[in-house]
Amino acid sequence: MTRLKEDDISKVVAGLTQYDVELISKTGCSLKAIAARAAQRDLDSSSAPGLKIAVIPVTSGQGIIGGFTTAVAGILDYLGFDAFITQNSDVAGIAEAIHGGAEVLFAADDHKFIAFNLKTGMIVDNGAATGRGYITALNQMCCGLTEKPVLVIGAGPVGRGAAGLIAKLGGLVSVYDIDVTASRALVDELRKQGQPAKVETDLDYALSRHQVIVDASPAEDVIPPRHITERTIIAAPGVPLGVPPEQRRKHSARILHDPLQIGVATMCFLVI
Ligand code: 2YH
Repeated sequence: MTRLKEDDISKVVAGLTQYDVELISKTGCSLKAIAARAAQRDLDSSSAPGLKIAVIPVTSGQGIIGGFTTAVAGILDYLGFDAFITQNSDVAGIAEAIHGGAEVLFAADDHKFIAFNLKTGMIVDNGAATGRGYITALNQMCCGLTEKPVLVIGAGPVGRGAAGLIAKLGGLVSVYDIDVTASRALVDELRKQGQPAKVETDLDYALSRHQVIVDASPAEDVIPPRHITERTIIAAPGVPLGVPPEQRRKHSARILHDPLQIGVATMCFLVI
């Protein structure tokens, strides 16, 4: 699992307005609209102005990532929520959040990033939410995924969340993971739910057969230039982005990638 770096997130808050302009041009939807759709919420009733959300710094493991809580709180504020970062970290931060009237908590360590609704007891995981949010956006970019072959690279929490929603939306899921047992487990899970799905063992071959790709892997340059054409559409929740820099520039209108925005927004709409 990739640990975000300060550099990945330092420009998130200042860039939110421009981010939304680009997201709308790619998907026809704002960040808020994508998150609300992914959570199957009504956009207006879910905006919950005044809902207090605490973002708690967590020092365990490799510790605080500079700018992480600021970026998370900034995204939540941008969506219209009343987000605050606790002065205290860890358990003291939880106590401070509750005393401060928070109804929802956001916190991440090196392995897990969750949103927790104190009223309902609901917990939403960043991986699953990110997968759902990206596929909601990809569905918009592709004008629907029904009967479309979609290659999911990476069968971790994000890839699993993505594959489940692609299948529900009628897409034909193929899964590649460097660990074939992970791809098999995901494909078996989908088949048990009556969804067609396929394991891919040769990434180069799989890429040559797909125009719609979900890069949910933490590997750099996982999609070589020869597989990115004028018709390729890539949703890339994985950090770092698996597309070489020149192709990123050339095909930016058909590549969706961010370090936190869609994941955090979708977590929030799922948890409230
Ligand atoms: O970046 C991460 C992990 N890779 C978990 C992501 C799950 N999709 N965690 C962020 C750690 C933040 C840190 N503890 C802080 O600043 O509070």
